[in-house]
Amino acid sequence: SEASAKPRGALIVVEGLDRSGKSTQCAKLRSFLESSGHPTELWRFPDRETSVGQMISAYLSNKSQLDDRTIHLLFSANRWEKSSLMEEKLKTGTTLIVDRYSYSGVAFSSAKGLGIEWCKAPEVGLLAPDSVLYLDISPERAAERGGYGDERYERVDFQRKVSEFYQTLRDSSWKIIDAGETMEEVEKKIQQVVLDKVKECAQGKSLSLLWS
Ligand code: 2DT
Ligand code: MG
Repeated sequence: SEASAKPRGALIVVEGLDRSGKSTQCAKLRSFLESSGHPTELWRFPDRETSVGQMISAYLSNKSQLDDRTIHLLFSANRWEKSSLMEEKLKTGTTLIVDRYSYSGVAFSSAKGLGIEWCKAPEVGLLAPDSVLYLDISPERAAERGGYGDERYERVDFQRKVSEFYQTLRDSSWKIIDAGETMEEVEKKIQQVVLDKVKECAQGKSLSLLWS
């Protein structure tokens, strides 16, 4: 069909601790790809707009209390509710830059003490990213950057645990970017990696699923 003959978009995930520069870099990457002629959308998880997302948002801002497993499954459901749209966008040629994904889901919940395999289970079968850009910064350095907000998880000791779990999740789709460099240096590195990946996807790299 005409739709399947169209080059597909790439699924690019950006991960890292709070204050690692994810949101800034995602926005810059989006304009770069658009101006290079690649249709691109910027997504983020949690997507706080959906009804599940509103429950997550209330939890993060301490307006509600939820058991650790319950909130874990809500974060996961929030990805599942966007998964068909995600697949459709990619297959019709849109590249998606996604600010946090399943790796945040597993790293943050594991840092609270839930088993890593238990945390991964509800993520199995979601689309796997073509590339994960990990913005690498120490929790101490991140905290120096103007400090954290007052949402849950925004504390140095907790962020240190999260960063340890991120390390155990690394695989060959990950590219570690030194987020301690200047904004421009980080931006340049990301552009290089992503352009290559967008080309690979347009040339037929197939989509795969987490966590297989
Ligand atoms: P932001 O600060 O990026 O809005 O994230 N989190 C996120 C989880 O615990 N599980 C998940 O699946 C995701 C996507 C990370 C809000 C916080 O939510 C955490 C920080
Ligand atoms: Mg935050």
